[in-house]
Amino acid sequence: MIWDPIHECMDPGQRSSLQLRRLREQIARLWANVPYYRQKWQAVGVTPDDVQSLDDLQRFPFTDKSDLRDTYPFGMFALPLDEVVRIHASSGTTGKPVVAGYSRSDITDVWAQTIARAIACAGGTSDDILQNAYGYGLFTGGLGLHYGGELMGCTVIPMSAGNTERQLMMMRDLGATILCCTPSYALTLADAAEDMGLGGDDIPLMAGIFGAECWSEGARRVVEEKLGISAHDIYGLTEVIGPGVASECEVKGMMHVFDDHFLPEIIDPDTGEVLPDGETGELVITTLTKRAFPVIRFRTKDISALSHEPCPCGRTHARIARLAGRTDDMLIIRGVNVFPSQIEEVLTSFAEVEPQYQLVLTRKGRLDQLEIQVEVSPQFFSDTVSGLESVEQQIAEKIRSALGISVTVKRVIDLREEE
Ligand code: DLL
Repeated sequence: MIWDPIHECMDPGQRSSLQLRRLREQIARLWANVPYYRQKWQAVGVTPDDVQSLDDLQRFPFTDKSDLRDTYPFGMFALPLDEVVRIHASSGTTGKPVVAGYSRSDITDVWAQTIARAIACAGGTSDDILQNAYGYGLFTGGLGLHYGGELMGCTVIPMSAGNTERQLMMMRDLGATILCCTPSYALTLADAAEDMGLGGDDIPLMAGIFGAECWSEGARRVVEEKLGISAHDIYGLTEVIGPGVASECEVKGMMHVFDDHFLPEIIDPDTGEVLPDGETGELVITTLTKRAFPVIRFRTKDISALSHEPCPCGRTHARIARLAGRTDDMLIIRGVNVFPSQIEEVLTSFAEVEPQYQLVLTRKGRLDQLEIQVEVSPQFFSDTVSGLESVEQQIAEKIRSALGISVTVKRVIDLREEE
């Protein structure tokens, strides 16, 4: 089923006209309502009147995380707070989160709609029982999938992440047919189901909607086999809206970008030059319809490529290639974005350890494991082993409460010898 055939299967020429109209309106709204954008554009001599074609967007400067940091928390909102009905947030580069605001129409007319499209891409209908194991809270995964699932008419089980045995019990007892979670958690659930002796006859799952982190075709094969499902990729980011910017239909390998709402470009990350279809570069997105917190040419730092080739499914949206990584050093650990700078911030609050550190990211079973190797400061060399062990635990605890991930902390004599 295609959720919104009028917009998803639109003639490409008609869609371009719609995009241009929406782009002009968006730029005019931001010019009028967000002084930060207006000043940025005035500085390079562009005004809303300069948008005569979609290509004219290239005359406008990029937006990136540093703009969000400079205007934290609400400086890039285009609506007053009394029209903002929801806030979400994700990690920023400096310890301050990226704060995203949503108007009522952003949630009902844009976000829930694009999520419903994504669920339909994975074969979902109103008959489905959707177990949502993305985290609920400031993270966009939980509530994002939730509202889209309800809009479609699915029976949504708001499980949130974690508690694997209980997830499997609910899945079996309530007969979940669609699972939404990070791909690494899907693999964990698949392994646990195997350990508990639960097979396809016990769990009626048909499809999975997995995203928020990079995953491989190999992971897809394993999870599809073990859970007996069709696994679909879903992409998105807090700055743009959350999940539902793009998603994978039954023709797997690329994701449809819902480009009547989110206009994609691929650029050379070094020069900023816009690249043609098929070339790999950094994905840049402009939100055409979002009202509370729109972004113009936001640099996602995600590496992909664009295609406008027709897709056999009938949708005419542009497609992006499966994400190939990021241009920066952000790590995604079990779906949580972690910048080395955040870890550094915690480490530097402990006098017992040196500010140099090494992050060792591995996979244990299906899950990312992060080990932080630290050197003990010389003045603490003579401390007891148990005293130093408790420092390791305190660091791990502080990282858990600041970043929401569990890590192990290991003391090493000299980091250079560990390489
Ligand atoms: O991860 C939104 C989301 C929730 C997407 C649930 C899909 C499902 P952030 O926490 O802001 O938002 O992280 C955004 O995660 O820039 C990518 O680097 C990465 N990412 C998201 N989806 C995918 C994916 C959510 N399908 C950052 N494949 C993005 C690879 C992904 N990386």
